[in-house]
Amino acid sequence: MGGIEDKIKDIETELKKTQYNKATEHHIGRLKAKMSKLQMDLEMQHKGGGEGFSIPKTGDATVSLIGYPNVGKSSLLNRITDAESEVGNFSFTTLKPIPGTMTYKGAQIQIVDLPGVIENASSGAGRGREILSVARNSDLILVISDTRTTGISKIVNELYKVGIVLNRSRKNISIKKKHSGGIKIYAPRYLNTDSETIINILKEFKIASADVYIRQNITAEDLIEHLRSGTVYIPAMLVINKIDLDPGYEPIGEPGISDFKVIKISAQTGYGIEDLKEEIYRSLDLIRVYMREKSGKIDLERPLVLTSGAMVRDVVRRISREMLASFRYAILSGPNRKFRELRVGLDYELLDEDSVTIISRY
Ligand SMILES: Nc1nc2c(ncn2[C@@H]2O[C@H](COP(=O)(O)OP(=O)(O)OP(=O)(O)O)[C@@H](O)[C@H]2O)c(=O)[nH]1
Ligand SMILES: [Mg+2]
Repeated sequence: MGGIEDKIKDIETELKKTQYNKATEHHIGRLKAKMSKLQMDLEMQHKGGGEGFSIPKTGDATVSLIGYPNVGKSSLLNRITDAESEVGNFSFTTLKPIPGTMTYKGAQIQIVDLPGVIENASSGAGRGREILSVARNSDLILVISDTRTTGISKIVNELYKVGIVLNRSRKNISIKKKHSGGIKIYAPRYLNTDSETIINILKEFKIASADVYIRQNITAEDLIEHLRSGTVYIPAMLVINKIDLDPGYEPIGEPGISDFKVIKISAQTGYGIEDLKEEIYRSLDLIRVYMREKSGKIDLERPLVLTSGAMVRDVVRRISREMLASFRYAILSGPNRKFRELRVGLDYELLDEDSVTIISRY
């Protein structure tokens, strides 16, 4: 087991020693690809080891709380959900994931409190890999810190190492493997990663022949992420807790998190909590859809909560399978519609606060 971890450490050391310049560019690209491959292998070894750690998804969306020990993750869970997670003034109070439900604007949002993570969590320290892996299933990650803690970007890096990429989206790359013919790259002119780097990275992933389509500017990292299976892209925010202890606190700009939205709160006094709830709701990009009976009666109490971009089809499917089979058309109306009423089919996109009447064949 130590074998892979040692190899990763060696590459990390070498990367730290190597200055980035034109001459070392390919070497660095290769090292990073190698490391990524090893991390994937490590991930495979650890599969199934998360006994008692996985949390079934419930509600309309899932949000994970990730951070160093003792910053107030459990206090926050207790503040915004119906759950009760143990709080203590020492590290490692929480020993396993604790889920709770936050009800906001009609949406049921699952919040998962996680044990604190430490540096090197991704290589297993303090059951770190398992903890980090729980966050894979989230729709949003809240990186929690407090006014006394530094080194927040290290947590982002630990997540990266288990294949969780924050606040970036998947790049438009496709690779069609072939049996022979070498590597052919189809890429825009402005691409600033040269073909030798691309070929070297592919080689590390044992791809010798393929057509590679790159449809936007990418870095070597983007390609590596694409090749290492199981990379997930999740939006994230930085939450600074215990602001009551230091009301003027500003997080120092650390590379890797400088573009994160920062929300300052106090789980103890309640400061900033309503803003946080609103930001969580907004980042999840949810829409609420109300069902309206043919009589015109609208159920405003219990909206259906869907992800932005959802179609009429998704609503009908939620109601029942039979309804999908007997669907004729839907009537839409709502505050975000230009027309009073709209007659649409299954593949019509819904907007927040639409009311929907479904007309069936029988
Ligand atoms: N002053 C102040 N103290 C807080 C606040 N939130 C939490 N605390 C205290 O910080 C300590 C740690 O709180 P927890 O909620 O257990 O922290 P945690 O991040 O869940 O800790 P682990 O489970 O060990 O990772 C407790 O003593 C809390 O009372 C806050 O907003 N202000
Ligand atoms: Mg805790």
